[in-house]
Amino acid sequence: GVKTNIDFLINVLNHTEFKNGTCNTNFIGNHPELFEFKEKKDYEYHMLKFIGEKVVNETHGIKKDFDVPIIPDIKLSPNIKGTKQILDERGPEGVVNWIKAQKKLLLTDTTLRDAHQSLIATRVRTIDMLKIATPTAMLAKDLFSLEAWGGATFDVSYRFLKENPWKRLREIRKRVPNIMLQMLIRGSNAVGYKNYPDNVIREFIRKAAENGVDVFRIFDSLNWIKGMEVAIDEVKNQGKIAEACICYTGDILNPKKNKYTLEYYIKKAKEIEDAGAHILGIKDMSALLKPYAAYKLVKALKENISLPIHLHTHDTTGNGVATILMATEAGVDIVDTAFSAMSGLTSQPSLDSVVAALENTDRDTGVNLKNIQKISDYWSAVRPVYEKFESDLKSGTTEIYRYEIPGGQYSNLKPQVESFGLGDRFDEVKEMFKYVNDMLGDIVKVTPSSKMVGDLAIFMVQNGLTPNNILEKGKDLAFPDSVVAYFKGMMGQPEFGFPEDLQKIVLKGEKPITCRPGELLEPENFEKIKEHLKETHNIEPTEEDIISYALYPDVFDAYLKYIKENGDFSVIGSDVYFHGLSEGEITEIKIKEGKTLSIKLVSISKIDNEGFRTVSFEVNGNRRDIKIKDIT
Ligand code: 3PY
Ligand code: ZN
Repeated sequence: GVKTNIDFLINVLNHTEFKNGTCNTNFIGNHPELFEFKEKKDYEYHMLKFIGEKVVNETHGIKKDFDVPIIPDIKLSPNIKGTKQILDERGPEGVVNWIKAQKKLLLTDTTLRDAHQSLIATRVRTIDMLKIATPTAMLAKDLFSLEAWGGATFDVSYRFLKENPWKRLREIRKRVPNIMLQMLIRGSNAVGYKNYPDNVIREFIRKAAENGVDVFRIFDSLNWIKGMEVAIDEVKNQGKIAEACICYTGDILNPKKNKYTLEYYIKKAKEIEDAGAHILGIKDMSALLKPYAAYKLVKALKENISLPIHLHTHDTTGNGVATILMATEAGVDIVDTAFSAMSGLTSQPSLDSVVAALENTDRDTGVNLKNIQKISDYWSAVRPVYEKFESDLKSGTTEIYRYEIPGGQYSNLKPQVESFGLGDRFDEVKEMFKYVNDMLGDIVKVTPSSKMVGDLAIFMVQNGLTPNNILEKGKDLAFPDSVVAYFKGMMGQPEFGFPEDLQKIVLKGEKPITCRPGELLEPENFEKIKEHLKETHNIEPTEEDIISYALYPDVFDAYLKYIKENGDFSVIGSDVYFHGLSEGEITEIKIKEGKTLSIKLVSISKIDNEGFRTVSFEVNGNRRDIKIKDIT
C-alpha cells in the first residue's frame, strides 16, 4: 500500500550508501532490510533508546576495552552421556546407587547460580550463560551436576535483568542434555523470602522439573524439617532428586558452644533420611565449617545415615579447599565448587584446585584440567563486564567465623547498609548482626532468616536500639516486616524457641502460630491470577507466568510492563547492556535466528537548549538519530 511505499522510501533516503552516493544498481537487491518497516523499527527504536540512555546518562560514551570472551569451538556430540541419562534411565534411586558405587569425588559446578549470586549480586545474564553452556556440557561432561537455577536468581532475573528465568532454564537444558541441572529451593519459601501456600510450592516444583531441573536442593532457614516436607514430597512426585539439607552454623569443634553440636546435626540428618530425601546436603552457607570440623561431621554422618552426602561451602575464610579435602578424606560423595574464574572468597572454592589436588589419589575426580581451563578462560573474560557488582572484599577473612553472615549476604550487606544512609556505620551493623543473633537465642541464619537478622540489625543501629534497651524502647516502634513475620512463626519454628519477652514487644498483642504456615495459608487461586494477567497485560499467560506472579506479584507485573513498553533486551551483549557503546564501536545483536542487527554508535551531539542530546547510530547501514534527555 501507500504507507509501505513511503516507509520504503524513508529507508532508502536514510541509508548511508544512498546518502554517501555510493549505492549502485544492486543497491535494493543487496539490502533486504530496506523492506523492513514499522514493528521491527519500533523494537529497534527502543533498543537504540536503551543504548542511548546508557551512553548519555551513565557512560558518556566512555567504555573500557573489554576482552572478547573466547568460546571454545565445540559442538554437542549426539551420543554424549552423563548423570542426566542415569536419572532418566534408572530414576532417582538409580542415581543414588550409582553415587554409592563411585570411588571418585563427584563435583557440582555452581558458576551459573551461587558463584555469581555470591560474587556479583546475582547479575550474570542468560546470554553469557548460553554461549558457554554446550562447551561446558562437553568439556566438563564428568560433573555430577550444574547448579544453574533457584536461590536469588529467579527474583533478580525478573527484577533487575528483565529476563525470563524459565526461558533461561529451558535454553540451558537444551544445550546441556547430559549433566543434571540443579536448583536451590528454600523449602516453603520457594525462591522467595516468605512462606507460600502449599499449592504454590507444588506447582512451582512441577514446572521447574518440567522445564529442566533434575536435582532440587531443599533447605529450611531454621533447619525445621516440617518446612521441607511438602517440597520433598513434590520433588519425589515429579521423579526428580530430592536433596534435603542441614544448614551448618556454629562450630562443632568448640566445646563452649552447646546448641549446634555434632549430636544436633546427626539428629537432623536422621530426620531428613526419615523424611524420604535421596541425598543429604550439608549447606555451609556462611563458610563456618572448618576443615577438621568437616572431617568430624562427615565421618559421623556416614556412620549414622545411609544417604549419599553432598557438601556445599563457601571460600570466604580462605579455608574452603581445605574443608573440601577433609570432607573428601571422611568420605563425602559430592562437593560444590565453581570454575576457577568464578570461585573463591564469598563464592565456592575452585573446582580446578580441587581437581588438581586429587589427581593421582584414590578419589581422583576424572575431570580433565586442561579442558576445564577453557571454561574458566571464558568466564575470566566475561567477569570484568560485571565489575560494578563486585564487592570490595579483596582477600579471605576469618571475621566471618565471628559474624556468621552467609556468603551472598556478606557481599550484599554493605550496599544494603549504604542504602539506609548508614555507610559509615557498616562495622557497627556487622557487630549488631552478631548481637541480634545472640538476642534471638542463636538461630540458623540463611535466607530468609539471615535477611531478617540483617534487617533487624540495621533497624537497631538506625533507631539507637541495643539488646539492653530494646524491650523498653521497642514498645512504640513498628519492626520491619521480616522481623514481625519471624516472631509470628511465619518462617517456621526455631529449634530452641523464641525469646518470649521480645516476641511480645514485636507482635504487639498478635498471637504467634506454632503449626506449619502452609496449613493456614489459603491455597492460591491460579484462575484468578490468569484473569488478572489477561486483563492487565493483555497476554495469554503460560503456567510459568501464573506461578511467577504467585511468587512475586509486583515484580512480575513490573517486568511485563517493562517488556511491553520497551521490548526484550536480553539479546544485547552484556558489555553493551551495562556499558553502552563508545563512539565508532559496532555491536552485533542477534535478535532472532538468522536475523542480526549491526549497530554502530556514530556520535553523541552537544546538549541542546531543551537539554537533549542527539545520539546518532547506524543500524545495518541505516542512519538513525535518537534524542535523549540528558539528566546527569
Ligand atoms: C539462597 O537462599 O539464595 C542462598 O544462597 C542461601 O545460602
Ligand atoms: Zn551458598
